[in-house]
Amino acid sequence: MTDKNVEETSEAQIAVHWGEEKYYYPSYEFVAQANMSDPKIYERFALKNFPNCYKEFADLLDWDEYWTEILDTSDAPCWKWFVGGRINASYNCIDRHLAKNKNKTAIHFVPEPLEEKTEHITYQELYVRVNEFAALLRDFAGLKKGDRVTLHMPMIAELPIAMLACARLGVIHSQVFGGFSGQACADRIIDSASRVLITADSYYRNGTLIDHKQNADIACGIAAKEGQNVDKVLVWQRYPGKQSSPTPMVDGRDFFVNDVLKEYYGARIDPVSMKAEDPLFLMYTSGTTGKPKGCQHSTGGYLAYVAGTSKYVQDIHPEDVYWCMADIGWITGHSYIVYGPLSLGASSVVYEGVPTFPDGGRAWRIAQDLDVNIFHTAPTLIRALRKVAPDEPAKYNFNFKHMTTVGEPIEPEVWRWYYDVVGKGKAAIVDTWWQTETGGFLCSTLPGINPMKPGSAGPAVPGIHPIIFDEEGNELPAGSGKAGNICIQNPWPGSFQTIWGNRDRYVETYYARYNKNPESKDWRDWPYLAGDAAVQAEDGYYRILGRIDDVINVSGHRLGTKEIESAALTVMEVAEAAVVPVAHEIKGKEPDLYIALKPGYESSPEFAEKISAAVCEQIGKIAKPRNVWIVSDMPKTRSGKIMRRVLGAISNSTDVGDVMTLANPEIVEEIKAMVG
Ligand code: 6R9
Repeated sequence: MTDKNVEETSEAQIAVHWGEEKYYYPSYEFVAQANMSDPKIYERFALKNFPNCYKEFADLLDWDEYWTEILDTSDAPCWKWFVGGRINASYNCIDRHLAKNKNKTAIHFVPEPLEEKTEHITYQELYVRVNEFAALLRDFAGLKKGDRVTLHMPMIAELPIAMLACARLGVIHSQVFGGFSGQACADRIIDSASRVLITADSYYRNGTLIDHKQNADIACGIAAKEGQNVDKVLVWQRYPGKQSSPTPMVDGRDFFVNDVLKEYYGARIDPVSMKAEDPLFLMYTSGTTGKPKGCQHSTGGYLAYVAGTSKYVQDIHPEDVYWCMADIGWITGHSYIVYGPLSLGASSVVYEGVPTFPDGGRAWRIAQDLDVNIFHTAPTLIRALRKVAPDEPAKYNFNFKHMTTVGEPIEPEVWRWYYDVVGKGKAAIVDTWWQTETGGFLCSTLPGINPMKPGSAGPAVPGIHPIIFDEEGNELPAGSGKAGNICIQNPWPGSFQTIWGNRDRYVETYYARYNKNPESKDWRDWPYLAGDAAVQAEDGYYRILGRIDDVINVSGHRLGTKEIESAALTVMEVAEAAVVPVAHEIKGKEPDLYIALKPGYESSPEFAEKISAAVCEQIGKIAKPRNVWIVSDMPKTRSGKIMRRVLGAISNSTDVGDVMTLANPEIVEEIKAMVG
């Protein structure tokens, strides 16, 4: 049946073979308490009401001056939202909650070592600490509105404190994921022209106190060679008053924050009133190819969008305890650990370490002890927990009302484990599809309105109007059974404004593909190209097949990677799967399949055969893997995404390139030796 489908697909389209999954409905209890259970929201946010519908999100915030024009398109495709408005993000995340909720926990900081106590930082305490640090940034580091500052911080409470202090001053923060190298930090210092670096001496990861300060020295050294001098390095101490890194301080350049802070005891800084379109932060995309892109996010539009989506998609109420396990060094952490939840006055958990330290029950003990009721993580972690500790969740008394998955398509098998075992069959799940560039969610169910469908991100969120084009620019409608390039027809307030210092690359990468008139000032002429392949089912739900660049073209039939991987995951013993194209002289490309088994299973030719058969049965012989390589682990980025590029290079015996930024570079040699 499936091969017939393939024959009907032209080379401009991507074949789809998935069966439809059944719906899961949210419980009555969930719907009854949901922030949004009225389907009329879709009508209010229909394209005919664009862009005025977004007033609803803007009104969740406190504005210093109300905006006069909702959307200015005069510099298309660099959109300006809420023009004329003035606002401060730090004020909206802290000050405005004080009158009623100063005693409430804003941040629960959970240190990795078991013997250290959780720190519960109230909104009042957050206010004090942010103000004092803002005073230091302004008066000691000399930072002012519009300056960029690079942060290279681990997952400690001082990271959101530093971000909010920058936001208070209108200083543009650029947080580099703490696990990145000094080199990666240097690249971002140079690109953003930062002359101040905020870092920490050390942090815990997997039971080890890591010397982080050394990265600052490497970063400043490289940056100086490229002509970007860092004149102050502000070092937070993991244990205030004690130096926990053997790397010495550089005289005149490096300062321990807690020493200098003493001078700013009691300081209060008025939040600087920012234009809505002034940049709030830069977030560099991981950039698996080419130079990393500094996505520039706005103040007013971004904050309105993350507040709105946190309220309606994450269903955050002020009384909720919300735990997003992402690192704040990724966009997920910015939008849905810091700015979204705090703007709504919720309590947000920041956990320092590894979710499986010291054992697979750690996450569930944290959830139990803090009575977390909203949980947010990524398929890579769900797969890992399903692989190493599948029976742990049942041992703890935690109760989630709501769970999120983000970052990659989730295989239906893995989704069901998340739903049954972690959610205990009760929690509503949202599968949120979006990007660093987009600031907030693009597709997801609204948990109090739509049923869930495993493996599908759901419909677009209110206000987002996707369209799927094939390579030739023809629209592939809902229910066509064909996949193509998913685009968003309209701008939205959470979108990045440009690539820092490189407008041409912004236009070229995201807008040029389907734009017919580069002079046009009409947003309708500028569909945003997300770079993902997707298919829309009859019911309007979108299923993401992976990055367009990863699509595998077998004999002129284009296959999405996720589909093949999902088929492999239906084999019970399989924990993770990744497929890559290998050159083939007749077919053009052929899929090569990499598999990691669950613990306790040994690699054998029978398993390989069984997995190959599952792919052929569910997708068709066209997708039959050249080989099934059973490996001990997949090469992964630090955010847990499988690096198909590296596997592809191994399969094709080409250069794997730089693998030092991987979470597990050692695995590359092992797989190379096997594939040989
Ligand atoms: C938020 C984030 C963006 C890319 C995106 C897509 C993939 C993210 C997904 C998903 C399927 C989901 N992606 N969420 N694919 N279903 N729910 O992850 O940002 O790190 O920039 O990655 O991740 O391919 O284009 P970012």
